[in-house]
Amino acid sequence: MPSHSFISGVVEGFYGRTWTREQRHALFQGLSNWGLNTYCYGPKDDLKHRALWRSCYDKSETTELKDLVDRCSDLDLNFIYSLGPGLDIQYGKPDDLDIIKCRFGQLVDLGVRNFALLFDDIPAVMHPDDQSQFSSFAEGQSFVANEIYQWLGTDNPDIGFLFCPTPYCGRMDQAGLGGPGYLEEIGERLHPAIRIFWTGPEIISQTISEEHLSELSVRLKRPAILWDNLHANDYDMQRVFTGPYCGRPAEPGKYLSGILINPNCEFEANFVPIRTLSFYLGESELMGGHAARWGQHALPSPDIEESELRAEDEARDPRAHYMKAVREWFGLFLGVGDEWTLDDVVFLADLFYLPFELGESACEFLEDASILVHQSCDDWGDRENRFRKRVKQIEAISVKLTELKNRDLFYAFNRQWWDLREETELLLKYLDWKKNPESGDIFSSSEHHAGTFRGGTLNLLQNLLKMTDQGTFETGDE
Ligand code: GDL
Repeated sequence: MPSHSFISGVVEGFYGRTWTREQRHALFQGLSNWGLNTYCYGPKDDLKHRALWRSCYDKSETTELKDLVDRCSDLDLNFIYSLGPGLDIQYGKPDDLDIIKCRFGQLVDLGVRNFALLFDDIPAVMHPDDQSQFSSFAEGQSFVANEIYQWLGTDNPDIGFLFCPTPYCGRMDQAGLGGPGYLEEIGERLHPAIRIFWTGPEIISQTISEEHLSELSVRLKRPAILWDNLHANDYDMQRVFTGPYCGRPAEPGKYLSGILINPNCEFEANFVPIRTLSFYLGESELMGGHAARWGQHALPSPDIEESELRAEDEARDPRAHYMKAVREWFGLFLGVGDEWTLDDVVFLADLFYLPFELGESACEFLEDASILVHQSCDDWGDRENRFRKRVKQIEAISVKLTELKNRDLFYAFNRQWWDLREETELLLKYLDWKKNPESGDIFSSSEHHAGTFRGGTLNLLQNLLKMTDQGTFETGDE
C-alpha cells in the first residue's frame, strides 16, 4: 500500500458476530466492482484480535485468513490486518513486543503487507511498570508502534501501517482521554508514514467538516484516515442503517488519507452504505462498465431512464446516490413468493436510513402517524388512507422478507421488522377505536398484552428516563 495512496473501503471493526467467509468474499467483490480498494480486518469479538491477542493462530485459523488474503490479492485490494492489544499490553515489556511480532509474522507469512495497531476502547491507566518507563500513554503507544513498524521494514514501500489512538474523536480529545497533549504527542512521535485513524467530532459523527479535519491534520502532522462509524449499529441492535453515505466534506482527499467505513453488523444491510461511499468518492465514473454486483448475485437491470441516472450523478447529492444504490440493491430481493417492488425496498431502507435522519417516505409515514394519533379525526384528510396503505405494505413486506432466498438478508431486518409490524398494527387498532365513539373510554388491544408486548428489563428501564429531542432526560413524574 503506497504511503501516499488514498485508501477507501470497509473496516470490519464492530462489536458483534464476525462476517462469514462467503460474506467477506461478497464484500471483496463489491469493493472491487465499485472501485474501492481496501478491507481492514479488525472484528472486536474475534477473541484473538483483542482479548486473546497474545495467542498465536492455529492451523485452521491461518488457513481461513490465507483465503481472505489471497482473495483480496486476486482482486487487487489492500488487506489490512489489525490487532488490538490495548486491554492489557505492557508497552515497555519486550515479551509483549515479541508477541506482536510473532503474530504479525504469521500474517507476513500469509502474504499480508498492511498492519494496524488499535488502541481504542482500552483502560485509561497504564501498567505501573509502564508508568515508570513512559511519561505518557502517547509515548508508550508510539514506542510500540514505531518498533513494530521498524521491524516490518520502514524502508519497504510495500508495507502500510496504521494506528488507532486512544482518543479517536473530538469529544474524547476534549475530555482529555489519553492525557494532556496526547494527539500532538503521537503526531510528533509516530513515524510520519504511519496513518492515524479518527472517527470525527464524535464516535458516530453526523457531520465532519473540512475545518475539523484541517485542524486535526496540523495536530497529527499528517492527514488522518477516517474510521467512519456512520452506519455502525453495534451500539443499538434495534436499528440497522441503510441510508446514504453523507455529511462528509466535498473534497475528501484534501485533509484525509483515506476513508474506511465500519458499517452494520448485519453484512447484508451494508449494500447501500458501501455503494454510496463509492459514489461519494466519485469512483463511479472510473467504474463504468462494471456490473453492479454484490458477490455472486447478478442483477437484473432495473427499469430506469438513462437520463435520470445521469441527472442524479451530476447532482452529487446523497439522496440521489441513495436512490441509485437502492435500485441496484433491489435486484437482490429475490423471493419464492410475491415479487418485491422498488417502492418496497425504498420504503424499507427509508425506515432505517441513518442515525440522525429518516428517509423521505419514513418521514411522511411518521408525520402521518403522529397527526392521526394526536389530532381529531375531522382533521385527518388523506392521511388516514395513506397511512393504512403503508401499514398494509409493512404487512406484505413481512411476508416477502420471510420468503427471501437469501436468508441472511431476511435475518438482517427480520427482528426490527417484526417490532415495526406489531407497533403499526396497534396504531391501526387505535385509529379504529378513535373513529368509533361507542367503543368505550379506554383503548386496549386484544393482541397486545402487558408482558408479551414491549416487555422485558430493557424496555422497563428505557421507560424510566424519557429522552427529549434535545438529548436531555426527564423522569415520568416531572
Ligand atoms: C467504537 C469502536 C468500534 C465500534 C464503534 C461503534 C472505533 C475506533 N472503535 O468506538 O469498534 O464499532 O465505536 O459502536 O470506532
